[in-house]
Amino acid sequence: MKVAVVGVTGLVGTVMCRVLEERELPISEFIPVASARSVGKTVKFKGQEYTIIGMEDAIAARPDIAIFSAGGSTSLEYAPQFAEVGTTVIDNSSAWRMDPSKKLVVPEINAAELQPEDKIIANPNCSTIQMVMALAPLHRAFGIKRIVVSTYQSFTGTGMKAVKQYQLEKKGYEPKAEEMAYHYPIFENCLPHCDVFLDNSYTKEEMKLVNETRKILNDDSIGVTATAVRVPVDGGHSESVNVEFRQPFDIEEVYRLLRETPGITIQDDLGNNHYPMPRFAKDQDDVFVGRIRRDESVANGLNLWIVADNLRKGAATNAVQIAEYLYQHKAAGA
Ligand code: A2P
Ligand code: 11C
Repeated sequence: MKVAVVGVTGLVGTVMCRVLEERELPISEFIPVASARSVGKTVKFKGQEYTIIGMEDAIAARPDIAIFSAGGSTSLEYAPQFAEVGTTVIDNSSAWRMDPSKKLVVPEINAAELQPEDKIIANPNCSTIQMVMALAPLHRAFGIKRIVVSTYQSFTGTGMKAVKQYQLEKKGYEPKAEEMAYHYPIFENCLPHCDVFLDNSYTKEEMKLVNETRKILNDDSIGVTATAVRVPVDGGHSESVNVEFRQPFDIEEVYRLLRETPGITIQDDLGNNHYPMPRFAKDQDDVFVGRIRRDESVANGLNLWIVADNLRKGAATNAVQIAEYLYQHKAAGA
């Protein structure tokens, strides 16, 4: 397969390359793509140096698959141009996720919806992916009525500029206005502000958790309310998730369902202080679930603590798994 990584110099793009190196997708040609600023520079892939090219040259190369992580406006402008020449685009931005004509895919949950004619496929938001990974099997078994989620999101979710802001602040420097990814310091701080504010007083990130969850679980009746918080943490996003089910459940059945779900690791041994933490989720592909307990304040309520590396399963790994599914099902490049 000819595989292009668009946004190859970015935080997610860099992890995309590592994940592609680790996994089994047969790559006959690797095409690194970034903005005009980076054209001519080199990146290493599987021990070889590759020269970064720009968008027009990448379209002319007609890759089988282009995995995009270069921002929403780049995706809106260029994904259709790649699709036009026959490339299947797997897009990590929010640009196409809620477009009714585009599939929003977490392979463990809904890859079977994919057809060869899907030329632009949306990769969900990181905080949504890790939540639905744990909730999908429980929804199938007990029917989710309502979700209340609070997130604790790593600054790596904002990209390279945020990482640099954090590093400068940690060293004791005060970043210049143009070096700030956030309105406030992120070091030793928490910002109840991920992505932009919308007219309904929620942030765009919070509404992604509402709308993308319903689309992936294919159930618009699920109530979701979210508060998304940026924290000075590297390694992953954490989520406190409170769920109300339509049907009664047995807590042992919850453990069994999660244990049997590919991509989920349960870390829940209170006697040994064993629970998920972002520090230990870093560089892992799985979603970690712990603090599993009944919500005793409501009928059929459950609390979960869900942690995953937002750059891995939350972005790069999920996108590469979609590419693998397309390859295995001869839906692209085979
Ligand atoms: P570049 O490094 O050349 O600016 P991050 O979110 O970590 O900041 O990364 C964003 C990624 O998207 C980078 O690889 C960046 O490339 C790339 N990018 C931004 N704008 C464009 C564009 N118009 N065309 C192609 N790549 C782009
Ligand atoms: C964050 N979820 O951590 C974001 C990063 O819609 O793809 C990815 C933004 C998106 O802030």
